[in-house]
Amino acid sequence: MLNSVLIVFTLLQLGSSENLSHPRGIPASKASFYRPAETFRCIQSGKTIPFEYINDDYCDCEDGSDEPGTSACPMMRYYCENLGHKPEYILSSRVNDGICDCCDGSDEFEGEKIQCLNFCEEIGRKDREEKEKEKKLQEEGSKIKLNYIQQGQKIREEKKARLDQVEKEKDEMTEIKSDLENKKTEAETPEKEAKERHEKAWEEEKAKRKAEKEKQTALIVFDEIDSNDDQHVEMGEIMAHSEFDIDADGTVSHDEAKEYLEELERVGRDDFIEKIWPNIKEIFKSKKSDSEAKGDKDSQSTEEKVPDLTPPVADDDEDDYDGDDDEEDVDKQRVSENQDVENKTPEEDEDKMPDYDEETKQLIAAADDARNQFNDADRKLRDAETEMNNLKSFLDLDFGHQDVYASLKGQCFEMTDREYTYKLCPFEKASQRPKSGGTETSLGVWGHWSGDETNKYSAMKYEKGQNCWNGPDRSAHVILQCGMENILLSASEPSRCEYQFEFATPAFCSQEDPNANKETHDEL
Ligand code: MAN
Repeated sequence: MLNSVLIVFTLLQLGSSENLSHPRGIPASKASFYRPAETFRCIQSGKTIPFEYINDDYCDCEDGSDEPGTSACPMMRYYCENLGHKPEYILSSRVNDGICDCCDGSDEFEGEKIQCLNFCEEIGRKDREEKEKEKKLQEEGSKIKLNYIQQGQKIREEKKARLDQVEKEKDEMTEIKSDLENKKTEAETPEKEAKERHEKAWEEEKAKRKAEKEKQTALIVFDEIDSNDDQHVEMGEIMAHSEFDIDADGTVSHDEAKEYLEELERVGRDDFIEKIWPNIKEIFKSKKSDSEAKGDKDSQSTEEKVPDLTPPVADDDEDDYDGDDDEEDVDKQRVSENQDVENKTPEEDEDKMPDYDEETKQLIAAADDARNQFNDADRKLRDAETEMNNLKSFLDLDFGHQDVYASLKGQCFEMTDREYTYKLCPFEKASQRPKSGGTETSLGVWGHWSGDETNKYSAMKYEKGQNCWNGPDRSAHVILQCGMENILLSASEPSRCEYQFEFATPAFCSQEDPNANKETHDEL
C-alpha cells in the first residue's frame, strides 16, 4: 500500500505539472514500458532498476531508456508531444538547455533558464493550411491531369492509326512505283532508239556537209593557185606561192614544189582534191591563223582571197550528239536553242541539229510523262517513309503512365532570369539565349527520365548540349512538380554548364496524400 502511494507520487513528479499518465519524454504508445511498478526493466538491455530511477537525471540503463525526459543519457531522444501540431523527437541533450526546441515548450520544464511558450497551435494551423492548399492543388491539378491522360491516349491512338495508314500507303506506293518504273523503261526504250536514229542521221549529214565544204574550199585554193586558168596546177604555179617555201629561204624551190605535187608535173581538179589538198591545207590554215594573230592588212586581204579552211563544225558539237539518250541532252538542246535564237550566224544555224521529227517528239513527250510520274511516286514513297520514321520515333517515346505527358511534346516553355531566356521543349530540347540577344545555346536534347527509384517520372534529363569550353557537354536536369498549368518556374546553373530547371505541370499532380507515408516513427 505504502509502495503504491509512493509510486503514484513519483509518477506525478516524473510527469511534472502536465499530469502525464506516463513519464515525461515518451509517447503514449510507449507508456506500457513504464507502467508503475516497484522496478523498471531497461527496454533493450533488460537490466532492472528501481522504478523511481526513471527520469531522475541519472543514466542507469545502457540503452538510456530510464531517462527519456532528461538530458542524462546522451543517446536518448526526447519526445515532444506538440499537441495542436505534430509530435517530434529531439536530442535529449537539448532538454533544459535554455533553448525552446519543441513548439509546446515541454523540453524546457525546469523553468529556471527560460520560459517557453506553446505555439504548436499556431504553427499547426499554418501547417494545416499549407497542407490543405497543397491538397487542393493536387486535387484540382489531378482533374486537369485526367484530361492530359485522355489527350495522351488520343494522341497515341491517332499516331498509331496514322502509322497503319502510312504503312499501307507505303506498300501501295511501292507497287505503284515499281509499275511506273516499268512503264518508264518501256517508254524510254523507243525514245532512246528514235533519238539515236535522228542523231545518227544528223551525224552523217554533218559529215557530208563537211566534206562538201572542204571540197569547195580546196577548189577555191585550186583556182587561186591555177593562175593561168588551165584547170591544172603546175610546178611553176606552186613555185609562185610563197606559202610553199618550206625552208623559208625566200623562194619556193623546184624540189619544194615537187614535194607538194607528190612528184607529179601537174594535177587536175580531182587529183588536186584527192592528193594535193590533204598535204597543203594545213599550210593555208596556219597561214590564216598567223595573219589573224598579226592582224595586218595584207593578211586580211589574203584571208579574203583564201577562205577559212578550218572545218566549220565546232568540236564541242561532237559531244552533244554523242547518242546519249539522257534527259540532260534534251534539256541542253532546249536551253541552247533558246539562247541561240537571237544571235546565231547562218553557219551556226547549219551546224545545229534539226528538231526531232514528230514521231520522236511524241516518244520523248511520252517518256517525259512516264519519268514525271515515276519521280512523283518515288518522292511520295520517300515522304511516306520519312513520316513513318517520325511516327515510330514518337511512339517509342516514354510519355509516363497512361501517356500523361504526351501532350507536352510539341510545346515549348520559356522563362527569363537576369541574364538568359531559358527554353524547354519537353521530349525535344532545352536551350538558353542571352537576354540581350545573340544565338541560342543548346543545353541538351531529350535524354531520359531521371527521377529517383520512387518515381522515375519526377525528373527529366536533357543531354549532349553544346560543349562547354574546357568542360562537359551542357546538360539540363528538369525537376517536375504539380501545378495548375504548364510553366517553367526556374532555371539555374548549380555547376558550370549543368543546368537545373523546375517545371510545374498538372501531369505531375497526384491525389494520393503526400503525407500518407510520412508517419513519425517512434524510436526505441
Ligand atoms: C555561356 C553560358 C553559361 C555558361 C558559360 C560557360 O556563357 O552557357 O551558362 O556557364 O557559357 O562558359
